[in-house]
Amino acid sequence: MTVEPSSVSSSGTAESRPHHWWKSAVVYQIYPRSFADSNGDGTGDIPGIISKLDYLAQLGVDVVWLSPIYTSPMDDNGYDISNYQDVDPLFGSLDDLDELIAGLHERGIKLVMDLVVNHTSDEHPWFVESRNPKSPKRNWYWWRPPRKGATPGTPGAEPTNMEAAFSGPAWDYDEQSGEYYLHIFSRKQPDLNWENPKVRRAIYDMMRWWVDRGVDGFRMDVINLISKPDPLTDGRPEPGRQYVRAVKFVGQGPRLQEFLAEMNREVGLDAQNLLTVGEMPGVTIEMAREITDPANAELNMVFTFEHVDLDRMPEGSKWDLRPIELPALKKNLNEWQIGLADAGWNSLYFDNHDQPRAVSRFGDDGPEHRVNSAKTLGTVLHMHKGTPYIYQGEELGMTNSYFSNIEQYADIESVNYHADALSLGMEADAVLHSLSVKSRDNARTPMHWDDGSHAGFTEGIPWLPVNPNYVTINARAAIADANSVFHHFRRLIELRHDYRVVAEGRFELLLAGSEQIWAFTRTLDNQVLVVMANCSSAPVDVPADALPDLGRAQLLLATHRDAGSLRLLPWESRVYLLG
Ligand code: TEU
Repeated sequence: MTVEPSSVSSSGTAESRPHHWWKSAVVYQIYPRSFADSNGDGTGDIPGIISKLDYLAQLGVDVVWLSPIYTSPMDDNGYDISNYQDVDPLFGSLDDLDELIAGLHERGIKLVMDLVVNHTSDEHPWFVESRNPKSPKRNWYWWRPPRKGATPGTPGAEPTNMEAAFSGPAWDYDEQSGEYYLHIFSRKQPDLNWENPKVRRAIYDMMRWWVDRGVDGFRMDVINLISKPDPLTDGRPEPGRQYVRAVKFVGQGPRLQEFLAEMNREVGLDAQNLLTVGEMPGVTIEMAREITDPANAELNMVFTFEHVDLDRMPEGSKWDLRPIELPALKKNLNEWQIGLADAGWNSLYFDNHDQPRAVSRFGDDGPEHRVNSAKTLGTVLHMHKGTPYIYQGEELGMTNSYFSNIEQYADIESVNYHADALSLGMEADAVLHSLSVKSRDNARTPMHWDDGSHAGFTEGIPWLPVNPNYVTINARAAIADANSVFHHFRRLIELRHDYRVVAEGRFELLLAGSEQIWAFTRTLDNQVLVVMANCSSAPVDVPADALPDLGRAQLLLATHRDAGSLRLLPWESRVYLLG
């Protein structure tokens, strides 16, 4: 049943979204399960978010990206949707969502919804019907017969040797219909068949329904997987492995850009200046240039994974760890800056609900340097050219939780990896170590609002343990402290709003080889922004000849008081303006 909205406030309309407004915007991502719980059931919800709108307005963000709140059996925390046009009771109701949209718009903040249309839940009516081979919905998903000569339902009988992202084969056998269905993620997330125009039409109808309800854009989940190579064939497994990671060879299919352009046209994405960002594991700079080139009317921006995969061994899984070298990280972001300098547009992120906390991964989350490294990582990221994304808690410098036993984990990817790795004979401590560093649950522990019980997140029992360091790391303490990470992020957002050079200036990396210094300039007309940062826990001298003359420069933002010399203390950063 779909409920027509009683009233949509003036914003949330095309008029309220000027052309390319998102180029000077900052987005704040909310993971509803972990943001704020209003009814004491231990899980965050929409009324909880509504109770924190003034906090978001004080931070100064322009957009909220809301991870899924739709009806879902929650096999993957909502990224498995059984009804796209309703809110799961765990999170509230459609009325609550309308109130959230109105509350955001009243504060000049826009709302971007999470669009999860590469797959649905296996409890979505479309898939339930599709299980019947005679159903007109059969071809809404990828059904295939067992491998010739193999016993259906046994390992190796799958139509192809593809491995799911959450471990195990990417095909599941449906006894009743005698065929397998494809699921690149969990078996409760069957992939939709975008080759079928009826599927695409149903999705565009749903998107228009949300636009009419006042939303301002879409973050599109694994959208580069919607066009799959047909026929689906076997891949070459690594030695000793039976299956091949599906994400590796189903991305960037032959009709991807055709589908994105059709979606843009049919839903009026550009016509209504809606913000669109596509999550694209495996996307290249060349692909991103084309897809985000406004002339192609596909998407505004994409999420690349290249920089967040730098701590995985080449050809290894995300759990095969290697240290991150600063020159490599700088080099990657520089390549994307140059690659999309004259066509397309970058998204900028270090944190989200799938990645470990940035200050723990790229910074130094020890008591001595946590605050300055969180600030300096923010400075470096937000002063690049593109649209920055802040993940809830990043503005407080929240850290990884480093769980010590498997019982503490809830994330399907982590729990499945643990079981799979142990079944392959891997050492339990090594597996737990990889999880403590890379698990998605590090990002999903409840938000820290104050130093009260359960960090002020809930009056019940939190669905995931609260990080014990909430006593010192929390919003109330941060707001009260003018030198906090919170107020540093607030100033970064102000700089983007006040200085066009921050949004539009040409990027140029300096000192590319330095293992400690991340320095670059942004130039627009006669203005030059000079950013210098020490991304190490030891002091370093910046060679003056590597920089423009700062004699007449204005210091816009700094982590440390005394900026007299070019010696940068551990995790010190500065932003200067010339002209
Ligand atoms: O993530 C896609 C994706 O690539 C990640 O799952 C990635 O494989 C992994 O987490 C990195 O460690 C999107 C959503 O962001 C994620 O939360 C969902 O689980 C997934 O799609 C399926 O919808």
